[in-house]
Amino acid sequence: MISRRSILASAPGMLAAWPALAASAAPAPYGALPTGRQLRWHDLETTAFLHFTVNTFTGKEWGYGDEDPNIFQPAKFDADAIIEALAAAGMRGVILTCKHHDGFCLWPTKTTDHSVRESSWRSGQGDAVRDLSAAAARRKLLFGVYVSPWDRNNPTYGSPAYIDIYRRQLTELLTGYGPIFEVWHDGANGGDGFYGGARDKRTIDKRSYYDWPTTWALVRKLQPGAAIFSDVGPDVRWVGNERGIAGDPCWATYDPVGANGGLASPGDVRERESPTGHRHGTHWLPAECDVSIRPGWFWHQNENARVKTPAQLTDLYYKSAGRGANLLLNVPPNRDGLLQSEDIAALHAFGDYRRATFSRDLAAKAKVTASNVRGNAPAYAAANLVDGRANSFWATGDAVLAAEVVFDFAQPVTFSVIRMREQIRLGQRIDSVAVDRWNTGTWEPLATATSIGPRRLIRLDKAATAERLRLRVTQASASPALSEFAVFAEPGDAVR
Ligand code: FUL
Repeated sequence: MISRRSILASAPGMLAAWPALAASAAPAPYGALPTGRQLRWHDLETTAFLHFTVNTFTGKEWGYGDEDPNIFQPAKFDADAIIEALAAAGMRGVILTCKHHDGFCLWPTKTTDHSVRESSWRSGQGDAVRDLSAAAARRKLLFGVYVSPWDRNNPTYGSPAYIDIYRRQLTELLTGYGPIFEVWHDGANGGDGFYGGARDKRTIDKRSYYDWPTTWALVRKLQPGAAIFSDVGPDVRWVGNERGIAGDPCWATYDPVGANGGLASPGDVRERESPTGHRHGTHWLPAECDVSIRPGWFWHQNENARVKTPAQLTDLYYKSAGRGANLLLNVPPNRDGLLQSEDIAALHAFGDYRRATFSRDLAAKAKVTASNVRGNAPAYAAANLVDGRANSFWATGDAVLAAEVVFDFAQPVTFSVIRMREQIRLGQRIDSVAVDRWNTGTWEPLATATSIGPRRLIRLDKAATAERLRLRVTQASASPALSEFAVFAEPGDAVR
């Protein structure tokens, strides 16, 4: 009822249509619903990951935890330059590996000596977390933290004392560096390591050791706006692969199950179900697609020629953000403490492509008619699909689960991308849609899609021209409530 009232408040004109009120009250929300923090997270769409630590200098992907802190010497480290390149790619936020599995902290923590404070880099005064969070704020990117639960340096790892240290590290990060938009808990947990010189293997019980509910309550207390990511949420789920590809469909709803069928926890989840989520799952737990621009997560000299091309990044964008997930693209700084020129070039081209493609919605001026409009109320008119406003939407009567909308452009329009968004404040309601184009007197099938949720992009194999398009909601679990239908033309030089 609360969300019904807020929708009413955001639908001016509706209350004036008093006699029609009963028929045109907002649709009842369906199924699991996103929280405010999840809605803000959905809006980000693409964010960047920075994997940077001692590994950058040792050439490893997983540091053992026995590194000399002096090895961390990014002599030309320039946080503004790094952030600038990410902004050029259209990234709205950035998550830094403040501590990876090696336990080396990129900020001068009071919890361990394995940190920048013990490095001669900037005479022990360096703080990569401070510099990157400040640079991000200057460029209006949000800042997030990756803090590895597994710590191969800490002698206490495996005992309760370490959990206290881990929470103190989180507390330092969540209280000293401004607003945090996402807290990233990796699922890789336990194994061999340095552990203060013990050099042994430590196995932990993934389900009980970390007592995640207590840690997550701490995150909520210190940064209520931060979305918490792990294999199982509670706000954002891992997509189940590190290739950056969401399932098709990719439902925002999901009920995680442990790998062996029991309770799920970070590091213990039935990964094969993560890409698609669960239709009608009881939790709103959208997917995040983490992927590196290079083969490895950390910078390696011999991977400079293996940076993903702009065409590959664009393809990943359609297979992640285009399926309603968020893309978290890793771009690792090099030993200078800068992004490599090859990576920067790919980021710029990726950003240019998206700016060129999505800056003009070619359906914005279309005349729109629908087979059904809820209560015939203007608040739910089909024209809301093309008004560019996130909060307005087209809706049908409660019993109408299949409906169609015709977009008349008055003249031929050439495009190759279609974008749709559901009004997800009312849940994920639509199961499938089809789009047809009017071609010399008949409707011709053009494309189909399943899950829509916060965003669905359909990239056609080649550009299509049409004077009219028809959207058919072919199946829905509750009357559709769709915010957007937009069409775009890719730049002529776009490579696939
Ligand atoms: C994994 C880690 O083991 C990798 O090193 C990397 O940080 C990736 C994002 O998550 O679980």
